[in-house]
Amino acid sequence: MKSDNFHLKIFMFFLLMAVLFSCQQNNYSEKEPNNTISNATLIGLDQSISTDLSAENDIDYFKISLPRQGYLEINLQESESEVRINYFDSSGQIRSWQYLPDAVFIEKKGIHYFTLKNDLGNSAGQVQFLPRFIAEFDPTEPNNSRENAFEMTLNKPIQTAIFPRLDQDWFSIELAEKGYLKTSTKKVQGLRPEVYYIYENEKEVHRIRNWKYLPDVCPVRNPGEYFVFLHDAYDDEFSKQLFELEMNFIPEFDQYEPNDDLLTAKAIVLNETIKFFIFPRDDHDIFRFSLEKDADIFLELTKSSEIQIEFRFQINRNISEWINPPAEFFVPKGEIYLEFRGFDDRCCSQEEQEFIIKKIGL
Ligand SMILES: [Ca+2]
Ligand SMILES: [Ca+2]
Ligand SMILES: [Ca+2]
Ligand SMILES: [Ca+2]
Repeated sequence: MKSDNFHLKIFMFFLLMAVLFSCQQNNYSEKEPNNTISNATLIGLDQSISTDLSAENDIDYFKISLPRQGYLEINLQESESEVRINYFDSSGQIRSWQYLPDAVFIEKKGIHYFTLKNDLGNSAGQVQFLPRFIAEFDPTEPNNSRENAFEMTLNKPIQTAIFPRLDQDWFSIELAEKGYLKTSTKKVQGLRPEVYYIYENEKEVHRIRNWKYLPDVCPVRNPGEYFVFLHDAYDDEFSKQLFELEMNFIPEFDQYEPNDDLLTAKAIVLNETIKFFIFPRDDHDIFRFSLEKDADIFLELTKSSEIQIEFRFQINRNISEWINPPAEFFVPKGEIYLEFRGFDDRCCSQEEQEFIIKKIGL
């Protein structure tokens, strides 16, 4: 009798140990209530966690200790409906709701928080997920803001990545003279990186070119520090695959630049061949001349070109349609502005263009 009891106790002891052991290994579970950050459930890496998201609008808070810079990745193992995740750090929310699986950049060691909820308040039922830590592999991180932009050197390609989803990458480059900054990538897979630029000197900071796919060339009208912001075009693609990013400088070759607006339009005279370059894409070249009497004017390109050039003219704030040269048009006396561009801003060339304007009948 005593012996049976003893064996039962031994059996119960091992059963209890087995249950405890399995809990520690892979059967972590949320501890309700965990609907606020202060009662978040503490979880560990590489352990499958189950949580109940049956109640409508249920939100579960979790906290996890992470060792260093890298990425926290949460994979969904079992769920019948979609689950969304939001991350917090000591400064509060760092990310808007994203669908699982998802990963987030971790800048440094410490306790990190996240919450899970049902998509659109629907019940997700019992959900099982796995938190993993991915060590940093992008040599340019952290560069999520202009303040910690990665410093580039001309003609020296670097390796970078757009990871995780919504990653933002800032790069900086010091340019000493006027010309053009070319930004290009190689070995990009499954992403569509696009950029814009910010120019900064002691007096001003401003955005100088809107979103462009790569390769792209940005005019450098003033020497100074340039910042290049790069991300995936729709912020929906991301990859752990590193790709190459390079910046090159092309010295100015268009003697009339800058001439992109009426204030910087360059004065020309009739019957003189004017040499210009429509480069880079979106370049507009504006010239001005004046007439003492009304006249009919003829404008032609005097050199064949690999790109289609069009122009328009402006008199007393009236702007014509875009016109394909050669063309004849009437001009009243006064000041006239001529504006050239590549067809529909869709083309550019480093090849020299030429035009001439003449009065008709003289
Ligand atoms: Ca990156
Ligand atoms: Ca980044
Ligand atoms: Ca030009
Ligand atoms: Ca120009």
